[in-house]
Amino acid sequence: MLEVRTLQEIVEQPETWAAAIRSFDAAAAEVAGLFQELSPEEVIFTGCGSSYSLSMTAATAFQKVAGLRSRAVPASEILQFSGSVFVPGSRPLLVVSSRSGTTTETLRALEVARRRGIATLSLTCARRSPLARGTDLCIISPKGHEESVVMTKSFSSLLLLTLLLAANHAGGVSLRRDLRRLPALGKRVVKVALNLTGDLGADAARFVFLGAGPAHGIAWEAMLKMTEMAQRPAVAYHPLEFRHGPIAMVEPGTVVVFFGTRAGARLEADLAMDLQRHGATVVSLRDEWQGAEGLDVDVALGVRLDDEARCLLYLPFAQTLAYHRALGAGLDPDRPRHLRSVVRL
Ligand code: F1P
Repeated sequence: MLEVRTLQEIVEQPETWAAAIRSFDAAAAEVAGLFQELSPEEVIFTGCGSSYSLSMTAATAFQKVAGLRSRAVPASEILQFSGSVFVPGSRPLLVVSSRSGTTTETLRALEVARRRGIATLSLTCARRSPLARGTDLCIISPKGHEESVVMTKSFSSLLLLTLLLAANHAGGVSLRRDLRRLPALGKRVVKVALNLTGDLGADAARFVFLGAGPAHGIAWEAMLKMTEMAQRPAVAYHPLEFRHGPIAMVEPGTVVVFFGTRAGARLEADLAMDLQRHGATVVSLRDEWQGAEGLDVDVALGVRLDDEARCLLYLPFAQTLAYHRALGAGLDPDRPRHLRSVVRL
């Protein structure tokens, strides 16, 4: 039946997160052992498509939380420009994310890393995949597998595994505790998101998704969801980068969604008000801090989480927005045209 799977997978996310937490806990000692044995100088997160988007948030969060140099690169860059990714003689850990564990570029990137003797950790929903079998250590999202082509609960549960990785490495209790609150908070947020996004941007000509720090990967994923599911023009930027040129595209018919950060709250609020003055419909997603005045849509989640943990709760908004816009355009969100659940070259 039309639309059923994607919607169900979006709604199921909180249970998927609880299962990911249990899976991580079971692997935590081994993960700590790998880090201890390797003592990596750097962590490189990689993947393709949505798995690359989540790598962006993962790298930003990991470096801040764990205090270890981290970055994200698409798996294809490792194939084509491995010399620009790996520094000869260095000791990185490559964290490879993939729902299927069979995407061609991802597996080839893994081969490149292994040939260079680089240690690897995989995060996947497919226990018996070549990726899971080919890395030094694998952590599974046990309920992340999807029937739809687009990634929703797989995305958020794999992202949660990366945040647990960061919290575990950092050793502090606060992020660990916050991440464990997410399954309960997620249930409420999914309902809020579904109600909010039904008609939002139904007539929009374009969507702009803005996120800084850990929210940048979320903005990138929102762009991906909107383009693949609903085939609507969408861009993603770091919020203040948007002033440096792309702001020229703003006019009535532009919907701008801010995935707000506490760290950038003041500057993001100023930008939001400017964009609304230029004719955009502005949607602000944030926590309990003081937001911009008089925005079209202002959602204060009131969950009192750090920027890193709160990112997960922004995803249902991005996903349901794309889902509703796909339905509105008469498209099947489960099966975007030209796309399969696994890209094989
Ligand atoms: C990731 C991916 C998805 C995309 C499509 C094709 O694959 O690129 O992001 O939406 O479904 O596959 P994976 O390596 O995570 O399985």
